[in-house]
Amino acid sequence: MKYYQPEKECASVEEIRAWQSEKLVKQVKHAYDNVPYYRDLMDKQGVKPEDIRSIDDLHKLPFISKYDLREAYPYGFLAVDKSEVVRIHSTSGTTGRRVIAFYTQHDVDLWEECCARAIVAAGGDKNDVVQVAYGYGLFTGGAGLHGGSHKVGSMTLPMSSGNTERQIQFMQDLGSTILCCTPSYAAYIGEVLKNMGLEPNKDIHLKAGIFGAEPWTEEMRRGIEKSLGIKAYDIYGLTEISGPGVAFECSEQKGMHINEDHFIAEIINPETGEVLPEGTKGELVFTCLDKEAFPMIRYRTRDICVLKREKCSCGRTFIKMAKPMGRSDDMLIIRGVNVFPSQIETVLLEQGYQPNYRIEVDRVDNNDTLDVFVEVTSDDISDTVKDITVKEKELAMAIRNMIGIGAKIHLVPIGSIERSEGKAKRVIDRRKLID
Ligand code: DLL
Repeated sequence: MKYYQPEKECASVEEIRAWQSEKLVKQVKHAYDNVPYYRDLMDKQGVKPEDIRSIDDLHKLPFISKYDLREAYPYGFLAVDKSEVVRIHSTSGTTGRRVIAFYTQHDVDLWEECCARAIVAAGGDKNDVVQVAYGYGLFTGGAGLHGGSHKVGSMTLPMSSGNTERQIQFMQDLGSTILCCTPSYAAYIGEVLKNMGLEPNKDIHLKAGIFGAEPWTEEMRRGIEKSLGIKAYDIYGLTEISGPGVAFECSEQKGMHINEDHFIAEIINPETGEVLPEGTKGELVFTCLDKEAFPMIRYRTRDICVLKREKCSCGRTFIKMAKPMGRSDDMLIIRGVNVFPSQIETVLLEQGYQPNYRIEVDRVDNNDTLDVFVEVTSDDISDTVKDITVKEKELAMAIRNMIGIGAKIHLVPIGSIERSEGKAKRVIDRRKLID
């Protein structure tokens, strides 16, 4: 199998570090010579390309942040002549000005190979029918998995997101075996399938799903696996670093292997920038090793997670990243307490609710308020008002136990919370709207 490459994916740590060192030296020189903005960053830090001789010198280099990419918008980080660029993609720009990433043909090929590895790790090969229900366009989800599926040689269905009944129709008619979309959309497809009176493994024949682009919990994974009759694999990536496929899950489903032949991962303390030892929670930082158009060196992702190198039953030795809890800027500070929406989701799903919820934060009379709207499950519809009140109180208690502060729970009828076809928007922070 061309996209399972044991000579790379199962190499020894020494081999991996040797490739990384060799590539890092070249990549830093490429960025210094061709990106004036980056040259300034290095000069300000007092470091020259000659100072970087191996991966042990990585810590000497400055970080790049989203702030820098915005300052240099649109072409400031482009390291090749425009005539070499064959594609752009872009972030959604929900937290400020968009970031545009550029790709040469070589960059597109490497990115698609990373996605091909993810498909192969999820059991895919040329006999599979891969339904790509990530959005196509500026978002990298559709194009990345589409390209990966082509490389594997699978029959690729470029569905894009949305039109859920048509998605299910294609699954039935063409016998799709692998579904690629966001986990929130996968959960919604499962719900529609049920509402249509169809059953997994009978009316549709999916075997695997490759889901990412947003945080999702283990509880949500189990729910999706059940509703679609599949094994659900996580995939991670970000536009600035290429797109999906920076890391992918194998059959062990315990963390995602980072494609270490193309990227170096570090975890830092987000406050001080200090590099933290393996196994410590902190901000994920990536260095690309093979980029031509858009070299990113020590790029701060703002994703909070943990790295661990451990023996994996699949044989791969590439370091694993745990599921990111969300971006540091997704973290809510409510009454002085740090809260990740994923913690609330864990409680809801543990208590048997569906992943259809909305979190609203506001400030009333100088006090932060936290309201969680969650749909009742179908069995609850006949419940009396009294039962509902008891359930709301139980849920509030469970959330307090998890995050340390109280929340007001609102159980709302099924279907009243908007479903997502791409990345779910689950938090409304009205304090930000006021500021
Ligand atoms: O979301 C790329 C992607 C597409 C990844 C399809 C996986 C599948 P952006 O739109 O630039 O790129 O958003 C990147 O999404 O920094 C994380 O905060 C979040 N994210 C991506 N994958 C995961 C994941 C794409 N598996 C941002 N788990 C990242 C949790 C994820 N968060």
